[in-house]
Amino acid sequence: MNEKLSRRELIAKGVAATAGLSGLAVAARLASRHGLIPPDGGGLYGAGATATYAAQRVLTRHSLAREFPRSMISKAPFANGKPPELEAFKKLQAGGFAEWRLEIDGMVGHPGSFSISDLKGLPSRSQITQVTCEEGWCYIAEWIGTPLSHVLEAAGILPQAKFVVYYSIDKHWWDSIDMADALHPQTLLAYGFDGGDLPVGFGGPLRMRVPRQLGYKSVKYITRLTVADNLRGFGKGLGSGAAEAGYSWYVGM
Ligand SMILES: Nc1nc2c(c(=O)[nH]1)N[C@H]1C(S)=C(S)[C@@H](COP(=O)(O)O)O[C@H]1N2
Ligand SMILES: [Mo]
Repeated sequence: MNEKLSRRELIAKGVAATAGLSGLAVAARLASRHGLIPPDGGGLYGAGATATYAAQRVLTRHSLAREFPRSMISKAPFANGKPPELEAFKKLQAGGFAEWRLEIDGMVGHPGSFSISDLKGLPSRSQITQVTCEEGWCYIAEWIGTPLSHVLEAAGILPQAKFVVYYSIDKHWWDSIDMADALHPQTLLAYGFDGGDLPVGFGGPLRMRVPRQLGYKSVKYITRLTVADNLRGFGKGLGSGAAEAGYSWYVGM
């Protein structure tokens, strides 16, 4: 059986059972409309990942990641990896990141770019959340930034939008999230950390912060957002550099 059909059937059967509907086709349409089917990945995401995603989207779409009191901020947070070795990055850093740009394109009415100070001019949010690495370590920090939803709104996101793809300056790190996470109030384009500017070690000057998923979705050194209605044209179609390396696209916590 075709993998995509079996994935759709799996969710459709679940929806049909829950909603008391008869007819897989109707249920499959409903599952699609309510965002219960993860991106296809050319049939590479199997039944397990599909069921996990659907269950999370039914149960926790609006839930908040845990926020901690100030007293629990880690004294010695761990910055994983090194800043980009790129000349372009070093030049921007030497200029205090005044020339840093976040480009936004794809399914938006007004493609364009934002400087860090443009972003600081949008409404901001501060939250104390945990970064959890799949390798088994974590830290708690205060993150300050503009909710991604404000940037999407400013760029005039179109109604067909289903995913936001984001890239680090070195293009090697890139990932994507669905609209439930992109519009979620805790999903930030973060430029601040523990009361100051976001240090380079932690992804400064600008990082995606997705506290409802594992650390690797929080890509550092963000320079570009692309809004899309599917992920087929991006890389190998899995929607994420991490997924291309064998990790899950969806890693909700
Ligand atoms: N550009 C970029 N983003 C990245 C990474 C990276 O190496 N480069 N590592 C990821 C991983 S695996 C984790 S767990 C977190 C770690 O965040 P930290 O460096 O603030 O500890 O960043 C994620 N974002
Ligand atoms: Mo990680």
